[in-house]
Amino acid sequence: MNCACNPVQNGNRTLRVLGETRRHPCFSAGAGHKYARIHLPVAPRCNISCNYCNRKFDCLHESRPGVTSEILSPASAGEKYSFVKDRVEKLSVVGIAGPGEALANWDETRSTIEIIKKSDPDVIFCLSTNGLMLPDYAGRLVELGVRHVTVTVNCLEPVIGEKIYKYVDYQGKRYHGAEGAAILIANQQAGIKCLTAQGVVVKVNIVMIKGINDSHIPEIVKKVKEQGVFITNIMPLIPARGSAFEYMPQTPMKEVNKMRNICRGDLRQMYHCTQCRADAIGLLGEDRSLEFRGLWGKQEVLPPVEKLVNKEAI
Ligand code: CLF
Ligand code: SF4
Repeated sequence: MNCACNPVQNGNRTLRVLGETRRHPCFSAGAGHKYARIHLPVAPRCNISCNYCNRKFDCLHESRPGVTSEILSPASAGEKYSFVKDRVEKLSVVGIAGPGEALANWDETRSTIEIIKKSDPDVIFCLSTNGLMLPDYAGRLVELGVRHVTVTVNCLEPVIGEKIYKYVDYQGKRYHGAEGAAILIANQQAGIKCLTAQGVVVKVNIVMIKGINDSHIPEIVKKVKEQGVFITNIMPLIPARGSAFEYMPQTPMKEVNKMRNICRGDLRQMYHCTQCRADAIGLLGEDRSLEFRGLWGKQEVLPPVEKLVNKEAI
């Protein structure tokens, strides 16, 4: 699918965006110990089904399995942000990373960003997505002021994708197997190009699944480099209880780091990801989310994830 974005001249990143990247704890290794981020869990629904996902938990593209999050309305998310901002030093980034897919909850995602932008125009917005709806939303994300996006790309071939994705819901229809994977892959690639052409700094997360996509990872890294991606984050498969991959082996960090070392000749690699939760707060590796639970504003908390997501996807 082609996107209808307006590329900036030469796709140049502005000085402002580069300054933001230096203050982003995930995109810059040097910022990881200095700057904090807050994830606002406003996005419960998802539009695909990954075999490593159990939808009772957070999206594994940006978190570890077994950690459920509260779900917030945009208004509560805005209140929580203001409350936390006054109490956490150097809070530079607001991330929307689930617990489902940010772009499958567009109204909530957009409204949350708009509310926070009004109270703090200098905060950096960051969004994590499976990429299915990126060609439709890339332009709108840019208009909203989002300049840092993470897309999870686990493969470039539908024959590999059919082993990773159970189905893809797209334009009112459910696609299974290689057919669904082909749509997802095409949209991820088109969406990434659309973002980088508009000066957005893109990180690609890759879940390394032994025997399925591990030998294919260097090819993914090379491809996304061509598309202007800034950094890749190769992550281990951590089998989630109740998922189709429940009994697959967890990918050892030694092998993940070996793969990162192979790929770093092609593109900058992230070594400091802590696989945080969809409601994480603070410095990477020093999560303070429990400290702030239910402590702000009206304490309006929506029902748990499993009550809000498509039952078939659980
Ligand atoms: Fe959050 Fe992700 Fe933005 Fe960071 S996390 S949406 S890019 S602000 Fe960071 Fe956490 Fe790793 Fe993600 S350590 S799981 S890479
Ligand atoms: Fe994330 Fe959706 Fe995949 Fe689950 S199915 S890991 S929520 S993209």
